[in-house]
Amino acid sequence: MVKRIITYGTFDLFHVGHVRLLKRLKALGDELYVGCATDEFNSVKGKKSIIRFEERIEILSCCRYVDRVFAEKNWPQKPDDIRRFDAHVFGMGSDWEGEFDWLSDICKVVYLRRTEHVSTTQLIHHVKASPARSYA
Ligand code: C2G
Repeated sequence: MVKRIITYGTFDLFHVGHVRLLKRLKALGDELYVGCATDEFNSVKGKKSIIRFEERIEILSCCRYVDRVFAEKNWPQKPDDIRRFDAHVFGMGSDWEGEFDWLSDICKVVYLRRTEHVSTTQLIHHVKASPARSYA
C-alpha cells in the first residue's frame, strides 16, 4: 500500500526551509502531494507572492521530494483533497501547530519543526537592504 503524505503552502521564493520540510514529510511515507496556493487564494490569505502561481508549481514540481503538485484554491478543500488522493498523513510546519487538528478525523496530522532563520519575508527584506549591485 502506498503511504501518501499531503501538505499545502505558498512556497514563494523557494528556500531551504521549504526544502527541509518537504524532505522530512516525504520521509514519512512513499509519496508527497503538495497543494500550492494560487495567487487568488493568497490574496484571501493576505499574502502577495513575488513569484506567480504557474512558476511556483513549476519549481515545486522539480523538487525531488514532490510527487504531485495541485492547486490550493481555498481553505475548505483539504478534506476533499485528502479523500480524493487517499492521503494518510497531513503535515505542516510547526508555525501551523494546532491549526489543522480538525483534520485528524480523516487522516494523521503532523507538524514538523519549522526551519529557523529563513523565510520568504526575511529574504525579501535582505534583498531590499542589500546595496544595489549588478549580477554580471
Ligand atoms: N516552512 C518551514 N520553515 C520555514 C518556512 C516555511 O518549515 N523557514 C514551512 C511552513 O511551516 C509550511 C510550508 O513550509 O508548512 C510552506 O510555507 P509557506 O509557503 O509560508 O506556506 P503558508 O503561506 O504558511 O501557507 O493551507 C495552508 C497554507 O497554504 C500554508
